[in-house]
Amino acid sequence: MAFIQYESRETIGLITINRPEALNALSSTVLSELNEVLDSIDIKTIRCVVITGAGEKAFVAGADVAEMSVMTESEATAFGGSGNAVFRKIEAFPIPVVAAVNGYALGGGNELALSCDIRICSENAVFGQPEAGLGITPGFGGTQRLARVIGSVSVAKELLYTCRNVKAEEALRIGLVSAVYPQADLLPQALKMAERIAGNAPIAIRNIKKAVNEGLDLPIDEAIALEIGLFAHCFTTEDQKEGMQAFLEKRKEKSFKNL
Ligand code: CO8
Repeated sequence: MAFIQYESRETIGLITINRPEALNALSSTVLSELNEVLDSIDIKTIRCVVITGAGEKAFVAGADVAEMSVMTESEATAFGGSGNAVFRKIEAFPIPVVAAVNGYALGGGNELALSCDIRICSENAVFGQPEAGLGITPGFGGTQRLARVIGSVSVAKELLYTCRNVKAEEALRIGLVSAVYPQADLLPQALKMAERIAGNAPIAIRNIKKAVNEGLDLPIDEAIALEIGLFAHCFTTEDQKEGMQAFLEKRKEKSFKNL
């Protein structure tokens, strides 16, 4: 692949958007390669995915403005559709996806981060939705996910209307990211978090992701029923027996088999 690197490190999959000459901007080729790499991940072995950008300047500086500048309405519909399909795939991906935001996350870059389960960033990270200044709306889910992630429609609208950039510390304060690290520590910290996630029972983690994601769109009684079903399902797994047996035996080491 020309613009996406993929590396599996035991139970962790590391995706790097690798187009540093254009600050990792998302062209249609980048999006289709990202889609392809996601489809190739084997969730029998991989338990958590980390997405980052190549270089020290940008996570992703947005959708490719040069490519978009000459699009017709129907081409924009197709481009928006393909980007949204990939981002929705990340959001609904069976295993957790952590965004390690290592610099600019603008427009489609912020939207990519928003489609991940968890965001952490480097001190030089800059987030924003500059679309209105380019004469467009966000098109990869920003009008929907920003408010849902930060839990404030008002702050989301302020950022979307003003196109103001948000630095790392503010991103932490408004709940856009969970943690901020010096640039050199970001990827090790992201991998450490991914390993910690991967050390827990994988089927339980997948059920938790499903319960949180799908439950948020349901009335509370239906959401609780969804949780009960997914909780009960864990009792059909070997890993539930292993996890509880380890507790009863006061054993720290657990061997979750993803079964
Ligand atoms: N698209 C294409 N190329 C880009 C992009 C981009 N989003 N961002 C940076 N580049 C390129 C630059 O053109 C430049 O290329 P070259 O060296 O050939 O001139 C190279 O990357 C380096 O960039 P700069 O020289 O601009 O670097 P600076 O350090 O001066 O500035 C910035 C860094 C501030 C990040 C600046 O590059 C910038 O403002 N980039 C654009 C940010 C932006 O507006 N992003 C949002 C785009 S819109 C969007 O993402 C919509 C998503 C939904 C689309 C749905 C469609 C239906």
